[in-house]
Amino acid sequence: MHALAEIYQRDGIVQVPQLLDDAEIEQLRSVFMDQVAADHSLAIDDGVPDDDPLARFPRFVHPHRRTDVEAGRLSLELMLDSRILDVVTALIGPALGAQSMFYFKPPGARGQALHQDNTFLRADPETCLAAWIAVDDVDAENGGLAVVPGSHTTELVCPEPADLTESFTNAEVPVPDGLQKVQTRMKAGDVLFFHGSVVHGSRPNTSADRFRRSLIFHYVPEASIEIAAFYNPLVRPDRRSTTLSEAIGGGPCGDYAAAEP
Ligand SMILES: O=C(O)CCC(=O)C(=O)O
Repeated sequence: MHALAEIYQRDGIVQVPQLLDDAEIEQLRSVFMDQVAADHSLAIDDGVPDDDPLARFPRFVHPHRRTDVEAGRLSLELMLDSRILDVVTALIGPALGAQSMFYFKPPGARGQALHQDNTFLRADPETCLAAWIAVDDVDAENGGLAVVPGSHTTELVCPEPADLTESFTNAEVPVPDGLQKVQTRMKAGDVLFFHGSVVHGSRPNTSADRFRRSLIFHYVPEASIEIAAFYNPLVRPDRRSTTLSEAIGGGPCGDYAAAEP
C-alpha cells in the first residue's frame, strides 16, 4: 500500500511537506489579499460584529466557482492540481472536488470550534477528505489547526454549544473518549489531508502580527451517491461539473448544520 495511505488509515490525517513552493504561496497571498481588499463578494456571512477582525477578513467559500476573478481561477487550478489530486487519489481513490475555502484569520481573529467536516458535506456512502494548505507558517500562537488522530474511526459526534469568545462558529464536538487533541505545526506550502470524520478545529490567532491564511479543499470519492445541496455541482478532474443526489434529513445530530459549511 502507498505509505501515505497507511498513515491515513491509521490516523485519518497525513501531513505532506512543501507541496507548493514559495512563489506559489506568495502568489496566493497577494491574489487573495487584493481580492478581500477589493470586495467581499466571495465571502460567506458568518454574522460577526463590525468590530471583529473577521469583519474585514471574512472567509471565502467556493472561490473556485468564481473564475471571473483571479482568486477564483487560482482556486480551481489548485483544486485540480495533480500534486494535490495524486495524494487525494492515493487516499480515497478517484475523487471529485466538492468545496474550496480561503481563511485569512488575521491577528486577533477567533478560531473555529472542534467539528467533523462530514457533518456538513454529508457525503455518502463514504466521507469527504480535506486538503488544508498552509499559506503562512502556522502553529499554536497564530491559531493553527488542532486535530484528533484516530477520530476518523468514530461515528459523527453530536455537537454542544461552543465558547463564542474563542470560536466564530457556535457548535463544538467533544474529543472522543480515549483520544487526544494534537496541535499541528506547518510551514507555508505544507498540506494536511484529513478524513471527514476527523475531529478538528482551531483556537484564536493570539499573535500580534501574523496572519494564518489557509486554502482548503474538500473532495469526495467519485463513487459517492449523495451530498448536501450546498456542495452541488462538484468538479471532475477534467473540469467538467457533475451533480450528485441531494442528501436529505438532518443526520444523527438533527438539522443544525444544514446550511453552514
Ligand atoms: O482553518 C480552520 O481554522 C478551520 C478549518 C476547518 O475546520 C475546515 O476546513 O473544516
